[in-house]
Amino acid sequence: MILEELAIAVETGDMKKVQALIPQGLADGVDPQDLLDKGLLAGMAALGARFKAGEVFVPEVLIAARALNAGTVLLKDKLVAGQSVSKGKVVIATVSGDLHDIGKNLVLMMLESTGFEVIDLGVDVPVEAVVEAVRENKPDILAMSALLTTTMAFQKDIVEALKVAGLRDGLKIMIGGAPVTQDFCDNIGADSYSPDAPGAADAALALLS
Ligand code: B1M
Repeated sequence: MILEELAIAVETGDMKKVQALIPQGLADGVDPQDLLDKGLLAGMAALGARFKAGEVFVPEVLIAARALNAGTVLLKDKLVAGQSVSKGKVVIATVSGDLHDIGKNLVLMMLESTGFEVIDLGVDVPVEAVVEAVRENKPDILAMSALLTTTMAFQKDIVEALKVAGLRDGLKIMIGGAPVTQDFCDNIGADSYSPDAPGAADAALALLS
């Protein structure tokens, strides 16, 4: 029941309701993962279908995204088990031209919960800014997210730019996002593709093992 209410609150962009339902769900003993998957993300999936069908537009989706993000903030401590020793450093970004950050933020949360130190460059990050962040921070892993078929190609540009800058050797590159596939990963010479956030955390561990 509360999961359905939560999904509807996201779908209708009711941030206050989301912020009330998450603590209520946690107090009632609902699994935090269910609050995320069957509540918050289910609401966004339902809205996404209506967005695709042309029934709702960007403003509605933005308001829903804000409500969803407010919910994930309240869940973060429950989903992220504190780790004291860093498993490695990750730089993460959504690529140039792409404003979608919900998936990236979930990957970030899962990486932190697995013990990685994560530097978040945000969304719409130009190729040169990613290269510069790798040069400055010397991460073990670069993680890139792209949600649009028109922006996923920037993941390839970044792999190439890192090679030109002499920064590719010793760096592991992970990619993901709805249109991204294992084939695409192989084609652009990235090291790992994962379809979801828990998979990304497992992949990061595997890359450094
Ligand atoms: Co946009 N959008 N959007 N949108 N949006 C999609 C992606 C779309 C599929 C909707 C549709 O038409 N069906 C479509 C893309 C079509 C395509 O290219 N194939 C689309 C479009 C077209 C657009 C605009 C162009 C619309 C317009 O303006 N006319 C525009 C582009 C803006 C831009 O980026 N320049 C646009 C805008 C927006 C909003 C700003 C309104 C908003 C984003 C708000 C925000 O993120 N803060 C938005 C949203 C919310 C969506 C949908 C509805 C939901 C995306 C989402 O957050 N899903 C989406 C439709 C849909 O997916 N049903 C849609 C939940 C999230 C948890 O999933 O991000 O896939 P996802 O992340 C998953 C995995 O992919 C994976 O793990 C995550 C968790 O398990 N993953 C990784 C992600 N990154 C990873 C990295 C990894 C590993 C795994 O390793 C590093």
